[in-house]
Order: sequence, then structure tokens, then C-alpha cells
Amino acid sequence: MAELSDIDNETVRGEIEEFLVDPAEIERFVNLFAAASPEMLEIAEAIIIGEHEDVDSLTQQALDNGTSALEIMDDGLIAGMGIVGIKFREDFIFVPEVLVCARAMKAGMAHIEPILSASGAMTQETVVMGTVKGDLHDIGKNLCIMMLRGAGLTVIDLGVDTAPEDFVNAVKETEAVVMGMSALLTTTMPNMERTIEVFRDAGLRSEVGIMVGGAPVTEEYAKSIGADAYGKDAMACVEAAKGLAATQHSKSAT
Ligand code: B1M
Repeated sequence: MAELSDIDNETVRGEIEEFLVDPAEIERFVNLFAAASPEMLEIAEAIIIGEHEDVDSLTQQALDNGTSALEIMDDGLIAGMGIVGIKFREDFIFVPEVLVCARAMKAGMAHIEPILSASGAMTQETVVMGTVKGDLHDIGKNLCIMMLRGAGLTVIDLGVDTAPEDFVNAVKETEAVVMGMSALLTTTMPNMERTIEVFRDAGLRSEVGIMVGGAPVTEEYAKSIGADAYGKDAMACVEAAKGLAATQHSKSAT
């Protein structure tokens, strides 16, 4: 395991020392940040302190210096947001501060998204994605969408607080073979199951592969509500979407 002193950024070291308690979380973040370059640590720092203008310029600078969009996303933006999430969970910071950090994250993602989207050739596969009803979290969903587009899939983004009927209508209109739902709250997870029921009631359940994800969602939960696939992160979401599209096509070919 790396040591705290291996992290080449005083603010990030201080954040871990001051706010992280769980040994497994400390180990994960120390290893992650110890392996990150000083540029990525600066981006993570700017996310943690919510400096959206700095995130904007540092992300552009890192891209100009040849750092890959994926490295910036994983070691800078998502890593910084991870610390923010823990501080929020432990009541060290509250909604207004998190919103400031989320705005900083979005400033960085604005540079990353077009690159990841352009990195794959577009295909005919269409995926409908949305955050479920009652849920306003969209950072993870947007990351998944970025990666799906980067993998060459066409994505219809229904945004946040998406009613079951809106998922159904979007699938009907676009003839999408894959639909994905994101939920970040334990209170909104049941809306995934409700949405699947509405697909069943509309006679469309077998027409579309349904995948689910979001921090509180697990593989077991996905199975228990009748989803076809679960994605633990954005990469897994892409794999799930590709797998579901292939299954849907082979079903329609037989
Ligand atoms: Co909220 N929030 N929040 N929040 N928020 C959480 C989720 C929470 C865990 C914080 C905490 O208490 N520790 C907690 C939920 C607790 C629970 O239900 N068990 C919580 C709460 C309670 C709330 C409010 C109720 C707070 C309040 O008002 N009292 C409120 C609810 C508002 C609402 O939705 N109705 C609220 C509000 C907000 C903000 C608006 C301030 C802001 C959202 C801004 C935005 O999204 N535009 C916010 C944020 C930022 C967070 C945390 C800090 C970060 C979430 C995030 O963006 N993570 C979060 C704490 C945490 O997660 N550690 C928290 C980074 C993102 C990259 O990860 O979204 O998990 P994630 O996505 C991952 C994977 O999950 C996966 O891929 C992504 C990339 O790897 N994935 C999929 C996601 N969707 C997928 C779909 C797939 C496949 C994979 O297939 C379809």
C-alpha cells in the first residue's frame, strides 16, 4: 500500500487526513492519489474545493499536454468527486457545497465529453438513458452517456426525474433496443421496478434490454426487479449496453 506522504499534493493529503475514517476508503484513495500525476492531483484539488474556473483551465491544460481524457476523468475529476461524496455522507459539507463541486465537475466534463464521444464511430444502436423519477442526480448518468457515445452508440438522454411513461415513449419513438436507468437514492430505486412494470403493461418488455445502475444499486437488486443487466460503473454500462443490443438483435433474428 502507498503512504499518505507519497501523494504529491498538500491539499489532497490534508483532505484524506482530516475527513476519511474508514481504513478501506483511506487505502483506496491513498493508492489512487499516490499513483496520480501532479496535474491530476491539481484537478482533484480544484474539484474538492469547488473551483470551477480552475477545473476548466486545468482540464484544458492537461489535454493540451497530451493527457488522455480517460485519465483526466478517472484520476482527476471522479477521484476528486469521490472525496466530496465522502464529506457529504459524513456531514462535513452540505447540499450547497456539493452543488459547487458538481458545477466544477461539469466544467471539466465539458472538455472530456466531446473527446470521448468522438473516439468511437457512431453505430445504428440507440440507447435511451435517464435518471428515474424523483431523482435529480445526473453526474454518473452523464458519465455513462459519455462513455456510451464514446463507444459509438447513439444515446437519447431523457435527463433527470424521468417518469416511467417517458422512458416508454422514448423507446417507442426511437425504436431503441436498450434502455438504461440510473438511481442514486434508496428512495428512488423502486422507481426502476415501476418503470419495468410500465414497459410490461405497454407490451414492450421483450422489445428492449433494460440495464440499471447507480451507487446504491447492486447486481442482486437488478435481478430482483427483473432488469436484464447491471452496470457498476460507466465502463460496465457500455459492456452491458453492447451485450443487451446483441441479445436483442439475436432474438429478433430468430
Ligand atoms: Co446527493 N445523495 N442528494 N446530491 N449526492 C448521494 C447520492 C448520497 C449517497 C450522499 C450521502 O448521503 N452519502 C445520498 C443518498 C443516500 C441514500 O439514498 N442512500 C444523497 C442524498 C441523501 C441527497 C439528497 C436527498 C440530499 C438532501 O436534499 N437532503 C438530495 C436529493 C435530490 C434528489 O435527487 N431528489 C441530493 C442532492 C444532491 C445534489 C443536487 C446536491 C448533487 C447532485 C448534482 C447532480 O447530479 N447534478 C448531489 C451529489 C453530487 C451527491 C454525491 C455527493 C455524488 C454523486 C455523484 O455524482 N457521484 C452522492 C454521494 C456519493 O455518491 N458518494 C450523493 C459521482 C458519480 C460519477 O458516481 O453517480 O454513482 P455515480 O455513477 C457511477 C456509477 O454508479 C455508475 O456509473 C457512474 C460512473 O462510474 N452508474 C451507472 C450510474 N448510473 C448508471 C447507470 C447504468 C450503469 C452504471 O446503467 C443504466
